[in-house]
Order: sequence, then C-alpha cells, then structure tokens
Amino acid sequence: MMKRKTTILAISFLLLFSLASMALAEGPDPKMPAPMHPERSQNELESVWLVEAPVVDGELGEWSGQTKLALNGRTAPYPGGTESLPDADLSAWTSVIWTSDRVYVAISVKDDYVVTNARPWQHNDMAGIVFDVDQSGTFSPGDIDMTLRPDNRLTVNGGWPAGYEWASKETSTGWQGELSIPMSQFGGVDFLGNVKVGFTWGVQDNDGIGVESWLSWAGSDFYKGTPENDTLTFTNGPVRKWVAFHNGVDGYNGITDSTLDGWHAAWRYGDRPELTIYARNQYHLITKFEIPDLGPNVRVLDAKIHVKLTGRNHDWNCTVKAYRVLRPWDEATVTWNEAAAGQRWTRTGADGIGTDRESRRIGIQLFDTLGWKTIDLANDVAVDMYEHPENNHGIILRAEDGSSVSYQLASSEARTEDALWFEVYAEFPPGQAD
Ligand SMILES: [Ca+2]
Ligand SMILES: [Ca+2]
Ligand SMILES: [Ca+2]
Ligand SMILES: [Ca+2]
Repeated sequence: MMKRKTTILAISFLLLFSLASMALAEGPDPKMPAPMHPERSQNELESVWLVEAPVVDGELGEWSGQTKLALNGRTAPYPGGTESLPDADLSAWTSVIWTSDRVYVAISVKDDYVVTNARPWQHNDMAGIVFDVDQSGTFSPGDIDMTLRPDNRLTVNGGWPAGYEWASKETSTGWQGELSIPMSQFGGVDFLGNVKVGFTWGVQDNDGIGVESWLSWAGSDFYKGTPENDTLTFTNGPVRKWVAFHNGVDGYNGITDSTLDGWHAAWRYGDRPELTIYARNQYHLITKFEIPDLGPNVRVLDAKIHVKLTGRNHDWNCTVKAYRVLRPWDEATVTWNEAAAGQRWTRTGADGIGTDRESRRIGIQLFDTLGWKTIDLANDVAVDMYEHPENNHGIILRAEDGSSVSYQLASSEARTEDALWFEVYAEFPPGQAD
C-alpha cells in the first residue's frame, strides 16, 4: 500500500516538473499531444472579398460583420490541457478578408497583463499568423510567416515587413491590431476562383515572468507552418473579363478617330472610313474611346485597342507607338494644325509635349503584315481613363521610324467587322458580371 502511494507521488512530481519546464521553455514543446476540442468547430476559415478595404489603424470597427476564428483554452488544439486557461488571461480572435490589392488580417487578444519589453523580444506578448501559400505543410519560400506585437511591431518571415501596413495597440482588456499584405507577396496568386492556402495562427502570453501560455490554431507551434496547417479559402472574389466596344454595337458610339496629315495640314479626316499612318512621322492617327460606366465598384485594369491594317505602300515594317493626348479635340474638325476649329495645337501634329500629348510611350506594336493588330495600353492609363473620364482625350499613334512606309487602317466609320475597336479588362464585384 505505502509503496504504491509513493509511486503515484513520484509520477505527480514528474508531471509537475515537466509542466514547469514547459512554462520556462523558449517555445512550445513540439511533442505535445494534439487533441481536437469539441468547441473547435472550424478548421477551414473563409476569407471573403470586399470592395472596400478596412483602414489599418488598429481600430477594429470595420470587422464587426466578419467571420471570426476564436482561439481560447477550449478551442485551441495546441497545446493540450489548456481548457482551464481563463479567457481574460489569454484568448483571441482573428479574421481575414481580402480586396483585389491586399489581404487584411485583424487580431484581437484578451490578456490581463500586456508585456512588450521582454528580453529576448521573442518572449513578448505576440500573435503569429502563417499563410502556407503552397500548402506544403511547412514553411517554404513564398509563404508568409508574421508576428504582430501589442507595441505596433510586425515581423514578416523574421525580417522587415516591406510593403505591409500594420497598426496595433493595447486595450483595456488586452491588445489588438490589424495588418495588410500586398497581393504581390502571395507569389502571383490572385485568389480569384476560391483559392485555398494553408493557415494557422496563435497567441503567446507573457504576464511578467516569461512565456506562460500560448495557444495555437493548428500545429504544435504558434508561429510556424506545420504539417497540421488548417486551410483558409479566399472566397466571393470578383470576376475579371475583357469587355469589347464597337461603334454601332449595343448602342455604343464612343469611339472617335481621325488622321493628322502633315502634307495637308488643314485637311479634315474625321468622317473617313480609312486612317493613315506614315513612318516619316508625317501622318498620325488620333483616336479617343470613351469608357462607359460599367456599374458600381467596377474597376478597369487594362485596355487594348484593335486596328485592322487594310493597305500599305511598301511591304515594309514600321513600329507604331501610342501616346496619351492631353487636350480635347474634335473629330469633325481636327487637323494637323488644329485640335478643333480655331484651336491650334501647341505644336503642329499634336506634338506639344505636356500640352498636346505626353512624351511617355504607353503602347507599341509592329506593323508588319496586313490584318488585325492589337496595341496593349499601359494599365495605369486604362485605370485613369476610366476613373477620370474628364482626362481621357484618347491617344495618338505615331510611326517614328523615318522610313517611307505608310499603312492604311479601317477607322471607326468603316464596316463594323473592320472598324477600329477597343476593349477593357474590368473587374466586377461578384454577381455583377452578367
Ligand atoms: Ca481599422
Ligand atoms: Ca495573460
Ligand atoms: Ca501578457
Ligand atoms: Ca473618325
């Protein structure tokens, strides 16, 4: 009888000792058991796409309607045996949402004593958030492994978080923060089409005598990707597609165009079915395409203009460059000399840099055969033309090679199947892309 009691006592001491050494250890013990707690109802978090980004200021009002993942002694699978940890001592929630440009994370922590000056810094109160982008189950290049602290410090993959935004602060019951990650950090994944990534997060608690507790959502470490990563799916994403505009189709008539003819500086070509471009820099093509309102919260991301080459004087190539036009012009009266009747270009041929046109090339295409050619315009120009239609005065196409090849193109007045047209690459909020 006596002997048995001693054995039990010894085992209890052993248990106590191992618990004590755990509390003093620098990090969690990877050999801890991994029980699934009944309150832990989710191991798949959804992150919905939103039109409007939260403001990263440490205030979490914008997050009230978002799905939250609660982490406390009862829901955390790691470490085991934390059911009795009071919520006020350590508990937290997180939420993840995304916009087309960034991923946003909110963290709210209950903690009865916030520590921010521990040595080494890894022993401070902090939260860890891991995106295992390739779902490899471990941290690998391209993954995102962050720690956020109550004193407004963020590390990303152990280093400086270039391009990130973050803000955190202490509250009456603990601390909270939010951060945003540039989409480019996710290795080119755009998250359209319900992309799933590995995900875990956790919180660590120092109440003044070293790291006392920690809670991890998945895996035996609170700030590292592990084979037990849960998943996070980016849902409700927008639809991106090309939208075409042809004069005379579906009520659209927003394309205007003409030739600026340096040989006949007063000639008007606005109503002609044919345009001319000449590599001696003496005939330019000017065109404007109005981009109609595509609906609430639609974004234009890119634009292309399509021209059909219908004839040329030599079987030679020429390089055609596109520039933004900076002032209004009138299709009916535009000429080499004038933007509109009585309004001279600053320099003939719409060549006043900074007044008639920009010097920056926003598109280029080799004309080498007859038939359709596409000129892809710079994305930021497409964005600006849509968001600031008052600044959209179109583009001028110039052939500056200096050779004597000229090309004829079908204008917007030509038959629909030949006529110059354009399209924009637009992003529509879910359900709006009919
Ligand atoms: Ca905020
Ligand atoms: Ca605490
Ligand atoms: Ca603490
Ligand atoms: Ca025209």
